[in-house]
Amino acid sequence: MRSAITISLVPEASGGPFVFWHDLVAGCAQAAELGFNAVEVFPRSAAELDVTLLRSCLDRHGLKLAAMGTGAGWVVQKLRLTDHEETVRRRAREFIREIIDVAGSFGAPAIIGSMQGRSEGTFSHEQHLAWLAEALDELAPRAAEHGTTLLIEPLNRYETNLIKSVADGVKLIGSLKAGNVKLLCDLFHMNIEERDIAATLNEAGPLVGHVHFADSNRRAVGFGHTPMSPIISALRRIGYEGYLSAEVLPLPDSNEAAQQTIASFHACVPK
Ligand code: LER
Ligand code: MN
Repeated sequence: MRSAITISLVPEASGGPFVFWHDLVAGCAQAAELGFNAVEVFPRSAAELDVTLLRSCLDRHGLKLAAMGTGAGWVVQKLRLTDHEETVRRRAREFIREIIDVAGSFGAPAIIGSMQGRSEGTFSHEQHLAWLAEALDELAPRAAEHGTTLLIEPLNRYETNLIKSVADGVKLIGSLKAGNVKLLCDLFHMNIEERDIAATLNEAGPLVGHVHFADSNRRAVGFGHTPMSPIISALRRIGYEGYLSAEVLPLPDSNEAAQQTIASFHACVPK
């Protein structure tokens, strides 16, 4: 398992669970200095991301891109894959497709979290799930062209009523034609929704494609009360070799959250 840390480039997401903010150059430099293997970037859109700068930052520091978030499509533009308007659903898919292409050029997956939207209004829950499945089946082949996966992230009940649990995610993935959609297991969301985080990871097995490494209160691991050792044992048991990526609140500040994360990572995954 490898370590990663988040960098948000979305001013409108201020207050959100990202460690470094607004500055790719400084975020990558600090990540490298602390010994992280990778960064996870949350761009405002594919078009607004300075890809040349990202490549030069990664190359200079020997960092990898772990994944790229698409949530700004919702936060900034109010796009959702399950919006009732066909034109909004199409623009949501385009927004994600562009991020798949940018992330894919670094060999990294795109994340679908809040862009899944929520089931509401006159259309049935099943219709919302069908829109979501249709979007994943359309987008996943694009990720496959880059040799990457597409990540679907179960979110807790306060953020969605569609894919809330790992079981919801496993069921959705089982209904798809695409074979390269995997789960992003965010330990913060799982702490709210799952009965037993370790047992759930064990059941998801090879479908676990990425992990958001967060404590019970969405602070850096060690600043909350989630017992991490059964979780790490479960990830080892299923042969997970991906990232433990810190998507956590920058508390008490970015630097301390980053330092605490890398210390916890080394305690969990000894060299
Ligand atoms: C995104 O990875 C996530 O976990 C959501 O809660 C959006 O903040
Ligand atoms: Mn997350």
